[in-house]
Amino acid sequence: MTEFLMRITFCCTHTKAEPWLAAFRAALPGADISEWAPGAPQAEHAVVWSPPQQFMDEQPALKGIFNTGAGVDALLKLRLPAGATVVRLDDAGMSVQMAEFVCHAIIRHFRELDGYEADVAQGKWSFRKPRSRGDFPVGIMGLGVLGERVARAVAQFEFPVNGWSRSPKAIDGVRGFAGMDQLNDFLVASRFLVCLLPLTPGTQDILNRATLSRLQPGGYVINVARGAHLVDDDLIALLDSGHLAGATLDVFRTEPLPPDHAFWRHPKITVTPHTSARTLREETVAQIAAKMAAVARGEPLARLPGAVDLQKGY
Ligand code: NDP
Ligand code: OXD
Repeated sequence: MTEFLMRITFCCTHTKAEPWLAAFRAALPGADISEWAPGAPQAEHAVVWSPPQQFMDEQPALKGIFNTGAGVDALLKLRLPAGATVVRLDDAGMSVQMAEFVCHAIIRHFRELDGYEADVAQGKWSFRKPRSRGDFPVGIMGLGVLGERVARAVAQFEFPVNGWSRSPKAIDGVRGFAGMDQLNDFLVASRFLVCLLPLTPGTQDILNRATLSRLQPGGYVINVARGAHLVDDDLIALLDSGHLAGATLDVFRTEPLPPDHAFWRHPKITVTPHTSARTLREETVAQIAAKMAAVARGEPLARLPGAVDLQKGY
């Protein structure tokens, strides 16, 4: 068994620390890992989710900051220790969850399953005219770890799939669009729109009246990335005008979604509580521990899969 002489501090809000600490101790015998509290000793690495600014201020010696999620938007709002590398989760069991969630939302709308459910509840044996999947092209915004897996899964159901990313991609069965120059072409070619972008200054509010209006009539929006990608009132206006047929929203500007928010009661909106792809403890600990072990063997932190480019913000 390899012994690692490293000190790790754990600061994940809304998480019971003990099972995580036990899993890390088992994965990295000899490492000194404990839950952070104000005044805790300096550590080399941190395992975090939504830590307070005080945590960063009191840990100036951190080299690696390992996020227990894929999105680092909240973390990058903090002042980080100079020279620390942020490493986000690189799949760790999330992409399959995201693929099943998005496919479910697409199929539920395409096959009119809500309509059947309502009919059945009234004892009605009803049929709807079969729809052609060629009329329901799916646009995926973001073709990273999660977006690519989702795009491939949707293509398996023989929907036409468009993908939009910052840099051009070649993915079998996916028509690629890249950069702001091709955003309009991507949108007009799509009826379903799935957002799997990181939240950065360049992507905030990207789902707005102008962009959503470009979707094909009867468009359907699935936001599984971050609430601040979407301009809430613009979505509601386009649903109410009939241009958009519906939306599945998993993420919100304020979470939990406030009780008086219009999304809860809108008949064309399905709300889920930020649950499309959950952090899985076993996979997450295995991935982070393996990365810490690689660093202990001399691998540069900045070369780890999931190392965040602070300039790009993801
Ligand atoms: P990645 O970093 O692997 O992928 C990001 C993708 O977005 C890349 O294809 C990137 O393009 C593209 N992108 C970034 N900025 C732009 C831009 N300005 N214009 C066009 N494309 C852009 O991230 P993941 O796939 O791992 O995760 C995506 C997001 O999903 C996370 O940031 C998080 O917010 C969200 N998420 C939500 C969860 C939930 O439960 N709801 C769970 C997990 C994640 P390029 O490839 O060219 O760099
Ligand atoms: C994540 C999330 O970014 O769960 O991992 O939203």
